[in-house]
Amino acid sequence: MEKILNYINGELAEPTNGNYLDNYNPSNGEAYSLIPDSEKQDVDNAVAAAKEAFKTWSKTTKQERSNILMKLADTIENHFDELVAAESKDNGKPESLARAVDIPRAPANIRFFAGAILHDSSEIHEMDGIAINYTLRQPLGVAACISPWNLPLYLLTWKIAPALAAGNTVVAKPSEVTPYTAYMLSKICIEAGFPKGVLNIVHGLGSKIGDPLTTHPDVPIVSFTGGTITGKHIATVTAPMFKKLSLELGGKNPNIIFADADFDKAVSIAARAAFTNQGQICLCGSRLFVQDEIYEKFRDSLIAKTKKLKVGDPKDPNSNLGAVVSKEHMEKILSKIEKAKELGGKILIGGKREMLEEELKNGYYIQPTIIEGLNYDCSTNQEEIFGPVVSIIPFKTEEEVVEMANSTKYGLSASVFTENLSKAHRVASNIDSGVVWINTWLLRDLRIPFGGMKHSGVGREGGFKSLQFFTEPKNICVKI
Ligand code: TXE
Repeated sequence: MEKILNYINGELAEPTNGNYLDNYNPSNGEAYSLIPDSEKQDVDNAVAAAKEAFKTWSKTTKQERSNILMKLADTIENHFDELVAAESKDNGKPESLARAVDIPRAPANIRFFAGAILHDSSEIHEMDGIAINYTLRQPLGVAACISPWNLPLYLLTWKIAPALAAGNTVVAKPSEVTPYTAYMLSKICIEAGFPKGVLNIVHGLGSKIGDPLTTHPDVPIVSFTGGTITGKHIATVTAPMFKKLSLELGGKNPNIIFADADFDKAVSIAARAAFTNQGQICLCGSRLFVQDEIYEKFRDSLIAKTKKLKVGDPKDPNSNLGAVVSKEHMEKILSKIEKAKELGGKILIGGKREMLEEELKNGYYIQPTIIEGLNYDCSTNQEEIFGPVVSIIPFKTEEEVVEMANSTKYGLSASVFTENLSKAHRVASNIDSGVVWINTWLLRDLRIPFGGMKHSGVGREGGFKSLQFFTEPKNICVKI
């Protein structure tokens, strides 16, 4: 089986202990490659390389860094089709989704920050002819960028691009569940002549190499996207070391449909928000609140729309849903569906593992599932499921739905559907979440401050917010 390798100091490297773990293809349940089971020593090697490279990388001009990153983006694009196939194979998502979303976003993220760094500016504060304060924004050093499995290359590049553009060097740790496109990125870096040690990628278990990376004394800054429990752990271990920390965690996002919404549009977007990427996006709309007057009609239309969704071979362009990411994750989702039934939830459609045939018979497929009849405050409607499962809940008034929407510990995103402009603005302002969409979902502008409130995270990334996160402000006061 093919061995995935670490990328340290510009070279592909075996893990120092020589140990590997199986890497699975979720579409058929088969192990198809080996991932380094790295240890602290590998992290130490990567951090040492990044620390050394910081001495020169941090002294390059913004234009030089921009040029190098642009070249990397171009080289990624030269491998577009291979990356699409690899992301789908490693993650289980339909190739059509990887082609439309995941892979285009990787070079787009890199180009975006390669451009942004040229347009950034900082502050000055004048003191009435007495003095001028100006603020330098300087890179911090070695940044740890830890990314999850749901949008592997997309979220990895979303972190490394601003970190590198700002002049930091990086040790990245992709998810052990989906390491393959990060490995391809390391080969692409070599092909693009990316400077040694500036980007390092260490593969392995979060439980084994997570702490050595986040608590490394030479790593002053950590950017993490993943589960809330892991985020809490990282916050706990890094806080006593006063590290700069950005956490993008889970969500239990409300999708609120008022009776005066554009009905057809709302049904289509609700289905997309619930089931895209098999429901494995932190922004998925997994709680669907529908106003009384249109509840039954909306529910029936959503069921009809869901019936048409095809769960199938990720390679088939007609598949709307592919496999979920792993056997463990499939079992977790199915157990959450069972729990919903125990709580009195009625499964309107789906609810089961989808068994495909022949070589896909052992793949991890789950039917898109709609649940009805559960209180807004039960565990199904409070805890993240992160699968193709949506719970539909009726509501009467604006006040009631805002209260229900805000009832979870999360606060990442929300969508509001109404044709009443004042109501849209009012509800958006009253929802506890970092991002609110009105009459749409997942319309992303890379410049916006992106992140969550409450247990959905700490800090914001995106646009200049990312560049601010990855730099330290230093005020210099000049007496006139
Ligand atoms: O994520 P983990 P898991 C949610 C979703 C999912 C749950 C758990 O609900 O079911 O989280 O998923 C690395 N120190 N999201 O367990 O473990 C790990 O190796 C440092 C939401 O797969 O949080 C991987 O690279 N790093 C989410 C990354 O953390 C550690 C996307 C994320 O994995 C570590 C994914 C440690 N101690 C899951 N332990 C979103 N917000 O989009 C693990 N990691």
